[in-house]
Amino acid sequence: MMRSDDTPITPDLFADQAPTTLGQAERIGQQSFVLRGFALPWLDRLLPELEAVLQAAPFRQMVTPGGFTMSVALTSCGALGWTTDRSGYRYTREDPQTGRPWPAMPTLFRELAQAAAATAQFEHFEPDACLINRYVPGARMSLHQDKDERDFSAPIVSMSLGLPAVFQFGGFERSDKSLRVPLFHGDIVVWGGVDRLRYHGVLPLKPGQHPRLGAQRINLTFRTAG
Ligand code: MD3
Ligand code: FE
Repeated sequence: MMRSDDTPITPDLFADQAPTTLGQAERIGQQSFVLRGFALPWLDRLLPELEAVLQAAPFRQMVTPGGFTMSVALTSCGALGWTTDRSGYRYTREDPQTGRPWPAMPTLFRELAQAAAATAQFEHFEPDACLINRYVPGARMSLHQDKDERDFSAPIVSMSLGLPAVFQFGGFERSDKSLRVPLFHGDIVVWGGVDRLRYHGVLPLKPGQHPRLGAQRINLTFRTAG
């Protein structure tokens, strides 16, 4: 929703927040921002690095502690990578599929994540984990909180690639009303501070073909996990 002067209208859910933009950033919560197209100028250099990471640690569908296979396929790079299986959710130094350390986080990934964090006023972001999610049509992520990281004072930076998706940005209880935010190829979302433990999710991916990525959406999330 926009006013005629192009100022985004703050939904009631976030009625207590102050300005709705910060430079180029759209504010979706007190300390959460969408940076439209922020990654686009980096992608020619970034996509080959992503290919190499995926060669070393291919996507796999993991099982939740409750015994459900996730529709989203996952992998990681960086010192720590995230895993779920019947015994729980955790960060590990090794890829459980190979027993080898996760592939290193490419310097360019780290630099992009830091540039995005700084744009959203989170200085000195030092990510040690990059989770990589792949959505094919129909894949979704139900409402959850990201709370497996040791220290919630660091923000999380997320980058969307390929097909568009609708992101759900909720409150602090699963039943709270959530805001729907469309995310497109090259968009970055940064959230932290008071918004760090908000519930969030992704609606089922609609079928389509992206000129660069094909019939999928890839999301990278940069975190300080350890
Ligand atoms: C959380 N990924 O990997 S990231 C996840 O698009 C995950 O693949 C989703 O949730 C994905 O854990 C969403 C983007 C995001 C954006 C804003 C948030 C997550 C957020 C605000 C508050 C909490
Ligand atoms: Fe999450």
